[in-house]
Amino acid sequence: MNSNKKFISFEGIDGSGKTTQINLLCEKLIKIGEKVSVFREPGGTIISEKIRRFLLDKTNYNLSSEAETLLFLASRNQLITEKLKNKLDKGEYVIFDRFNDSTIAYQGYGFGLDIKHLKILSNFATFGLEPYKTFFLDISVEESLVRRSGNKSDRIEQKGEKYLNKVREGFKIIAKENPRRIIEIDALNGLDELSKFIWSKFKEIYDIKV
Ligand code: T5A
Repeated sequence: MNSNKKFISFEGIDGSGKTTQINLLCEKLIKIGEKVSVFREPGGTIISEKIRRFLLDKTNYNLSSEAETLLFLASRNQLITEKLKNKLDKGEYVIFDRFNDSTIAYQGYGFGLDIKHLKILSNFATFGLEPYKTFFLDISVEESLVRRSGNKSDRIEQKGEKYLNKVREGFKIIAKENPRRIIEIDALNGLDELSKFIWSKFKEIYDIKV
């Protein structure tokens, strides 16, 4: 792979506004003539979307934490192999809606699986690849519940408030440990304000003058 410089991820607990902000960022990039691809995790390829359906299916209630982790990593590996390498080689921007930080936060801090082992496994699954920059959208668990109140919960989302609080704390620890890569944002602000902030950071990172 040539470089990960145009590889960006968005992270945060459920309902933190990742998808919304990724779409707004893409609109701005396309407007200035840039090529950008977005992939959600788990998902993004035919095989990875099959794994996604399995992972989010509430009837798989007795899936073990370890099996769950390996399936998230399998989905990620397939996505990198099929799509990411190719897009980066072409010099396009690639935005991931979640990456390894989610596994460390949800399966590590959330479930209590060993973080050191998870990092080794994630490294194996992703060929050691990391996003160049990560936007971590931080909201409270209460706000997450309000924003998702009209939706049906999937298998992960139904794990409850206590679990999600551990996940949020996990993301905060990861952000502290990776200050050069991760930009932590208070995502309780309005859509437009957040979008403007993310765009200004993005322009700074990539020296975009518009
Ligand atoms: N998971 C994933 C793991 O456990 N381990 C892993 O390794 C990985 C990769 C994926 C689940 O899998 C887990 C995490 C997840 O639980 P998903 O459906 O893809 O499932 O879940 P999310 O990625 O969390 O997607 P969501 O749609 O729930 O959250 P988003 O994308 O962060 O939020 P978004 O943009 O869809 O917004 C949610 C709602 O809030 C509103 C939007 O309009 C929308 O209604 N909103 C705002 N409201 C007020 N102010 C703002 N600033 C707002 N921004 C958005």
